[in-house]
Order: sequence, then C-alpha cells, then structure tokens
Amino acid sequence: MSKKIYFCGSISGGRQDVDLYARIITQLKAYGPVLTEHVGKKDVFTLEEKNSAKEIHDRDVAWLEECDVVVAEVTQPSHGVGYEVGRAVALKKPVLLLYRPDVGKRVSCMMKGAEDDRNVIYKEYVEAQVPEILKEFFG
Ligand code: 6IA
Repeated sequence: MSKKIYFCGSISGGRQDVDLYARIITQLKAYGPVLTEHVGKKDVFTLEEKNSAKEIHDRDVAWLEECDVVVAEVTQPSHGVGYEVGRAVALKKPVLLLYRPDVGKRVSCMMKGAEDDRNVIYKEYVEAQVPEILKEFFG
C-alpha cells in the first residue's frame, strides 16, 4: 500500500550528504510519494528562497502531521532533523532513523535512544543496505 513519506536530512546543518539523500529518496518513491523531495535537491536554497522561515516551518509541520511514515538520515547532525524527529515521535508516527557509523560522526543519544519496540526504529548502515532496510521497514 502506498504511504506518504516525510524524509528528513540536514540542510542548514551541512549539505555534504545531499547526493545520498537523493539516492535514498529515489528508493523511497517505490513505496509512496515523498513530501520533502527538495531535501535531496542541490538547489534547495534557490527552490525555497521565496518562502520565509515561518512558511517553511509551518508547511513542514503540516506535512509531518499528514504523512504516514518518517525516514530520517541522522548522520550529519541538524537542528531541523532533530526537531522533526521529536515532533514525529510525539505524533506517534512510525519513524526510521538511519545512521552511518563509518563516517566518524557521533550520533546524538536523542536519536539513537529514541528507538523503542513500537514506533521508532534505529539502524546503523552502509548505503548498500538501504534497499533491504526499506523493504523490511515498509514490510
Ligand atoms: O536545521 P536544518 O536546516 O539542517 O534542518 C533540515 C530539516 O528541516 C529538513 O529535514 C527539512 O525538512 C527542514 N528544513 C529546514 N530548512 C529547510 C528549508 N530551508 N527548506 C525546506 N525544508 C527545510 C531552505 C533554505 C532557506 C534559507 C530558504
């Protein structure tokens, strides 16, 4: 069944993983529409410059409420991603957290420790594992 997917990835926190985000988003589209496709676009700042911070925040929170699942790439630390994951947890949305230990960045305990046995799944991965992780998550 098609699910509305909210993908989270760092923007102001640093764009070094943008190409990876784009590749994950391409795979996510097999499972349903991705509401936040711009997160994987190199020109996100140009795409969004017409919107104020308030408009971006309110639109993104509305999409978080609307979505069926949240997938967050949390390797590159980002205030926005942490905020989105926190709101998604409070909304009791199914959340998949993806972290790449081989990059050498420390993961926040507020991401890793959010894992529970119900809504929040945390996976340490390398990119080649993304297809199987998504298959299992979307079941
Ligand atoms: O704190 P960050 O910027 O790294 O937060 C990134 C997360 O917050 C992403 O998952 C997005 O869903 C959301 N987000 C943060 N900033 C933007 C944004 N800014 N456009 C869309 N979503 C955003 C555009 C740049 C702006 C200066 C025009």
